[in-house]
Amino acid sequence: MYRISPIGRKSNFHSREKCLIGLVLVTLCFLCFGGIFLLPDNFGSDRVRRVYKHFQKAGPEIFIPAPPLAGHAPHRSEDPHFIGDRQRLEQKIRAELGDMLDEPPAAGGGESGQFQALPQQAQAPAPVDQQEDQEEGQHAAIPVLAAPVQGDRAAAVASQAASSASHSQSPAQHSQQQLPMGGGGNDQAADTLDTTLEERRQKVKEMMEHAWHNYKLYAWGKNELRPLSQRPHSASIFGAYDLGATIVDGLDTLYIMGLEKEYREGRDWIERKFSLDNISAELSVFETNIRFVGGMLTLYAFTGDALYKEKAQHVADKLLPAFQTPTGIPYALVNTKTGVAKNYGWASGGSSILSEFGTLHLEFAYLSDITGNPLYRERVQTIRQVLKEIEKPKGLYPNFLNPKTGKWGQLHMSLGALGDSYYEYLLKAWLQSGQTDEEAREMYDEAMVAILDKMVRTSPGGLTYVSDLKFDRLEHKMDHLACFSGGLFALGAATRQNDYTDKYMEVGKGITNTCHESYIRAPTQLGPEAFRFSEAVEARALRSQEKYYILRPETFESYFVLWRLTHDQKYRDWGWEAVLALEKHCRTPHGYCGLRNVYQQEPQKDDVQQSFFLAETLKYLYLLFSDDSVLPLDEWVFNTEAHPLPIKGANAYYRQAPVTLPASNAS
Ligand code: DMJ
Repeated sequence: MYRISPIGRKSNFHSREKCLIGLVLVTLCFLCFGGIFLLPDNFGSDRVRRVYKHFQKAGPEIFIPAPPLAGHAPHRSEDPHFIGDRQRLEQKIRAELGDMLDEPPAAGGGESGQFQALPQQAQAPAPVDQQEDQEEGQHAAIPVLAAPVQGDRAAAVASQAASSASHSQSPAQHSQQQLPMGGGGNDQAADTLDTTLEERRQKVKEMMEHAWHNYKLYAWGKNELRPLSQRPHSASIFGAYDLGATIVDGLDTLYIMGLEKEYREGRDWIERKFSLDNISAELSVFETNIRFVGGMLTLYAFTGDALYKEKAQHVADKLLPAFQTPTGIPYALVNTKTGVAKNYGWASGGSSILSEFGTLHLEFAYLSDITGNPLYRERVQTIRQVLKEIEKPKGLYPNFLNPKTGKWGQLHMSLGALGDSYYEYLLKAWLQSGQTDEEAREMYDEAMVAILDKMVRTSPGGLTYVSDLKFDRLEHKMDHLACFSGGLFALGAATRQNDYTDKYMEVGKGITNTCHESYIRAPTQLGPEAFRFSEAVEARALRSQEKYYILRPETFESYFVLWRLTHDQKYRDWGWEAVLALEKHCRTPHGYCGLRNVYQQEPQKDDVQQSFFLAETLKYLYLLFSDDSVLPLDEWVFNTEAHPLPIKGANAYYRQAPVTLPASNAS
């Protein structure tokens, strides 16, 4: 029999059943309360916190399943498990970034860290004679990138900045009136290979979005992305800590491309998360300087956002203990907590490495100028003095120097690995100073003339290359890393008329051509890590450990510099070939990978998206298809990680601060 309940429904319980249900509920309540009072006090102990920390430390990858066996499971993106994992990760990122991800783009406001226009020169039409040259397909005459006129031009630049300030505008806001944000120019002219410049630029921008979004999805806050296994990756150079290397390294590229939402995500992460305090990481002084200090400095120059200046100084300060050596030549590694510094065990009898301790000058000098603290410049000036005064065998710089004795290690010389960017920073320190640091230019010319004489050679097939030199023996091999030197020689030629100008330009073009050959002689159209020259082969890797390509930028860097200096269309065409090859072989559904062997038709991928792919490779390709007015070479100088720094006296974004501390008291 059914009774009617007060709300009109039939109740099918008798009173005895109701009593039973009540009893069960009371028992449950008792058990719950009893647990709180009677069980051991886990919440007060460390155990729960430790487990929680463990999960927290594991981060997003704890939700990501193990990598597939073959690394390329078919239709993986459709697997509902992966979709669920991705959604969880998205939620985690959302929780971290809050509503910011959904906010519409905001305009202006440099000091608050908001997005501004990319600093650019006013667009002027190309000189008539230059247009004619281009129309006829001829190479433009080598332009000399003149020194800033320290009197008038500096005054004009200063007054431009001052008038911007007096109208409550940052320099960047001022230039926003000249060009749209992140614009690469409006050149719609048909380029060769059936695409317009605008389409090419947009393609590179889309590549950047793909690289960034996948990093964000699978490795946010970690150093790099493993695109195949959709997990984070961290190289030892980052000291086994989550430093957001891809964020800091890639952020100025996002800015240049006008990817505002992504830029703001990165800026917000830096503000909230980036710190080297309270961690015990053993960092590479060189890598940390070029990627983190360099990246922050560029962002400061672009935006005037004090956050970046503080972070750049914060990172540089952590590196300073490495300079405490009898000579002032820093060690390679430093512990961020203890300040204990050391060199790599493999480096010639405890030596420091030329390309590492010789690639600090641009960042440290600029940091002194924007903070008013001369200490940083003092540190790199000490390195300069040691290198200036030391005897150089045959006028060349060996790759190893002992920081205790001040003596050279093994007499190996290279414009590739272990040497490369030291030479780059000699020329660029002079450029950065507004061509006033004559000591740097002299050291550059002396070194490059010795390299021309002792290390640059031409193959039987007519290819120019720069060999390594080991004691007295030439090793007819060139590293991919040395491909940057095409641009370096050309930049040296374009900035000073002297006895070597023509030779520099000829060698710069020759090396760039050789690096291009190393690419097109591989079926993938991507170049190997190192290539050799002999009677039998030219510009080809011979050993298996030389055949990989890890998304390196150096060849494209030279295409970019040579394009800017000659306006020879072939450099843009070569860059576009590279874009197509990257898309064909390196792109995966979840980011970009390097290749294990560029000579295979379908090479295996290496599962690492290097942070320099975002910082350098994509930036140089984007700029290759942009107007000259985007980061003009007479106003900006690129650090070795492609972070552009302003040129003193020529660039309103230099943002020099008054000196606040006497050098000797600085700390
Ligand atoms: C970058 O980190 C820098 O360009 C460095 O100078 C050497 N090479 C890598 C990329 O190949």
